[in-house]
Amino acid sequence: MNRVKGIGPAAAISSTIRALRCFSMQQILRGATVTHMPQRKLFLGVGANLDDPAATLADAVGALARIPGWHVDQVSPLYRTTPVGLLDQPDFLNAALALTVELPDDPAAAALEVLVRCKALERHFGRVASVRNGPRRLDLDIIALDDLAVIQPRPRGVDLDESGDENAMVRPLVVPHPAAHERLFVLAPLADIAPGLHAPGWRGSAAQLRDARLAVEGEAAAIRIGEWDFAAARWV
Ligand code: PH2
Ligand code: MG
Ligand code: MG
Repeated sequence: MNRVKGIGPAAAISSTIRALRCFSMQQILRGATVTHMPQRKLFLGVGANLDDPAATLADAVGALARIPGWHVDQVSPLYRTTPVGLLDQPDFLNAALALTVELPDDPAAAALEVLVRCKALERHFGRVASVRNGPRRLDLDIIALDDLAVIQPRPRGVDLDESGDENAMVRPLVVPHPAAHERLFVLAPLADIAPGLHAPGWRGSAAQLRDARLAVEGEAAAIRIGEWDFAAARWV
């Protein structure tokens, strides 16, 4: 019944495969030339604690702004923060960024594209394999992406810092970041640029969560040390 009139089953199948191939090729071409991609609001947490963290973070802001279709809207103040997770390492510098980015419609594809871009930049800035929560030249974490909630397997080979972590492969990409709401080093800078942000699953706004963590971790855990100067493209 699915026979194409006038040809046998084998020819019908191969012509169907050809048609499907053709269809996906058209889709690829459309994807490559399309001008409409949804703009999404992206919040990134940035951190570093090796070499010259302030310079690395400022350069990373510039590199993010140069990705086609990506725009950096806000850059938080810079904080010096006490290490969380692995305590015996240098203090971190942390900040938060708000961006508008062109991404695929599909939430999982959008989140994975951000992840892949961020991991490529971490490598570009000289991040090498380390331990989970360990010292690093650059860490770019997706705090939230619009109002999306995504849990996706990580593409192989994207993460560097998990070489010693046998759970890495089964640790999926989770957006919003599953630990953001309980880390002052994320919440303090985030609340400066987006106090009312209420990502999916959070029990309050960024400012409310920041205040709650401040009461637990104390003022000394995140000290503001600079303001972003857009003209100079660094914290001063
Ligand atoms: N990142 C971690 C683990 N611990 N501590 C601070 N203060 N800042 C960070 O960015 C940080 C951390 C894992 O990414
Ligand atoms: Mg991190
Ligand atoms: Mg990270």
